[in-house]
Amino acid sequence: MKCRIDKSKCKIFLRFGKMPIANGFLKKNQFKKEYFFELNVGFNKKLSLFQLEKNPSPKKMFNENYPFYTASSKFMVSHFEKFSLWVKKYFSNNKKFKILEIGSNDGTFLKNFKKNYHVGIEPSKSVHKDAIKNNVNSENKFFNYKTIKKYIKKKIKFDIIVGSNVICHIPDQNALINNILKILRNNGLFVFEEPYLGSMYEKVSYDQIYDEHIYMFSATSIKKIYEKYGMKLIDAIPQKTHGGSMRYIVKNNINSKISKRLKKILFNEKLKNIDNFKGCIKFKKEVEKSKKRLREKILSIKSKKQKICGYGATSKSTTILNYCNINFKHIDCIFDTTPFKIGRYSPGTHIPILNHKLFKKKNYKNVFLFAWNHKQEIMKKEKKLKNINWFSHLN
Ligand code: DWN
Repeated sequence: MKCRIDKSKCKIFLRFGKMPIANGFLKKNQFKKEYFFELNVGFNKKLSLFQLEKNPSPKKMFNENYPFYTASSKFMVSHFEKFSLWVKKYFSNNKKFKILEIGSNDGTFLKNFKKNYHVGIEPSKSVHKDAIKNNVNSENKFFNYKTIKKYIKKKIKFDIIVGSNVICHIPDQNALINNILKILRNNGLFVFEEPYLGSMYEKVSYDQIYDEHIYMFSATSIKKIYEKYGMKLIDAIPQKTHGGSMRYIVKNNINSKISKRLKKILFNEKLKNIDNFKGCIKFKKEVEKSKKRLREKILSIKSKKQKICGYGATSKSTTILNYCNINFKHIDCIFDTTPFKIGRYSPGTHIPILNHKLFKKKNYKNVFLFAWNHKQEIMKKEKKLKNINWFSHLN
């Protein structure tokens, strides 16, 4: 297998088997035609890059049926408001800065920049429609050369380009960076937040690996990739979102200074083998142990003739359920707040998705918390319910 970025060798070390589209929640009459692909993970030593071998075509994943809305979590809405303040502080000497967001979803982040020249590029029509309702200048397109041509023609350069939980979704990173360089001013910033490889290793949260997450970045990999393009990773700021993410700050000037915090993070990645193949092998072993533990837990509950439901029909749950062979025979239903998912079935494992409003009434005593990354928010919501065995693959 080849590295997706520089075509050097990339070694497969983890195979999850056949996987459906992680966000492909389906109706009963779609079961027979369900699409599957082999989910294999590899590592490239040269760029310290953690990547999928193959991915379904982006159009199969990001379209009018894409069901993930950033605003489905209050915590995330507040996170993006704070992130917007961080950007405004950085540009306090240039209040008229121009901002573009790649994968702007329902406009949760960009709606904080209505006074600025702002552009959101969002390929999924479902969420783009909500961005328009939010009065955000959203274009329903993929971020590619065709889309940015009009900005190049008008000689518009952005002061900052942002992406949250989207850069790792883009298969061709070389094309992405080349396009960014065409519309980012010199000394401008490319800032993006993604689930962090180090956090995934620490928690063994292997459910972060699915079709949309083609890469799992670390500071070391980002540093190496962007230096090839004359850009400099100047800072990295750990985030609590999505179970542990990293905000990368890349400056369009190779001679920029790097922060003390970044130096520490890079050192830590060496120390913990996040930058090399040893880390991959350790992770693989932990993943296999986790699968065994989870199956034992589920089968033990079922052997007592008890019922189990799920909470939060996340994309992540698709990896856990399919990899661990857990399906509608083990889990009766998954409760969720997303209108599109309700009434449909989980990808590959065909567990019914029910309206979260029914959760209290149904009185389940064993609840698999698939949305473990929103634990605090969910526990606050459900605090009145007592004697529930909340569990996940992480504990
Ligand atoms: O990068 C990505 C991130 C940002 O979001 C995408 N690749 C897809 C998606 O991943 P996910 O589906 O794993 O994200 P979440 O945020 O963990 O999904 C939460 C799910 O749980 C949603 O379906 C909404 C639901 N939910 C709920 O039912 N009750 C969420 C909360 C907070 C709740 O209280």
